Amino acid sequence: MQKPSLHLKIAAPRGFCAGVDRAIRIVELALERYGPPVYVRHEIVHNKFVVDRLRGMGAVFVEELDKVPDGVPVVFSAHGVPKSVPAKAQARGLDYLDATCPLVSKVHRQAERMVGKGMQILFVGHEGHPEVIGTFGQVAEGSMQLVETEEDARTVEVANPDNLGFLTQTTLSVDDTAAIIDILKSRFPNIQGPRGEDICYATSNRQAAVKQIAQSCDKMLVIGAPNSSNSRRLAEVAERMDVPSRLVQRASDIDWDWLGEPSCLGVTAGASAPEVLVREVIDAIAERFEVIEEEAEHEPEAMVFKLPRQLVA
Ligand code: 0CM
Ligand code: SF4
Repeated sequence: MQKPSLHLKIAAPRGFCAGVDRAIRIVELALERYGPPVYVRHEIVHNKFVVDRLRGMGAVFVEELDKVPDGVPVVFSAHGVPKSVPAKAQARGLDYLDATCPLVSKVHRQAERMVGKGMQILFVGHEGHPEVIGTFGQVAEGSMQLVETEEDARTVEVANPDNLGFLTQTTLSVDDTAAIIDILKSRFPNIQGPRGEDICYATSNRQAAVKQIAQSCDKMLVIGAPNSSNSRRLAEVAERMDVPSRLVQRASDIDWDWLGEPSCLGVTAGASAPEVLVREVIDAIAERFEVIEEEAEHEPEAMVFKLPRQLVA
């Protein structure tokens, strides 16, 4: 029987960003340097495939530092940690390596600076996300308030509108965040903050890449984990353009009934999803369809972050 034909548009850029590359490399190098086990606090990046591979090499993943035995090295995940975490590690004499993405650390420093000037901070982000917990943990309790939605931005109360700042999570929706910041700026004209927001280059580039292909696609598959904020935002971007979209971790997650027989399917991957899973998904699609593959053109992303000094010395 002849397979139905399918135009497959593959977004670019997609997949691993510089912060994810660096975080994974830190665990690999720590395993080489110290030998297993190397403990990792929280999933190093939000991807089961990445975590399982490192676990196979001797990494042990835990959610809290008190699960790390004395005398073994521990790595903090790419999403960042509250200040209390390295402080506790130091107090216990643990060897720790910080894999926090430098773009998240930059927001941490901005938060400290603002609070140092006595400012109150409105932080745009998603409650409960580890990056948000980590950033709140940089400053004294009560100096930062969470703004999740436009409604929050319209109703948040501040002590002094003339000594107010805003910061954002790095992996938010570019469009939603712009709308929230517009509201904050119109309510509090003297609010201070980054030039645009703190959304990172990888998040905004991947969202733009989805927009570019979604206009000509009937459906979209996003490879990424359900707890990956940046990956979920990619599916949302396509949905907002009326392109039904699903987040899948790998090929076995594809709901073929839902997919049906689109004439054009878009595929992309979140910043924590390895390219090997993109290939796996494309291969699974090619078993059922006569695929015409087309990869979007894009400028290569040149961002590279330095490794911690302990690992390169
Ligand atoms: O923050 P998010 O949930 O998108 O994390 P991730 O591990 O999926 O992606 C990389 C990062 C960061 C910070
Ligand atoms: Fe860093 Fe952005 Fe990648 Fe997160 S998604 S690790 S903030 S570059």
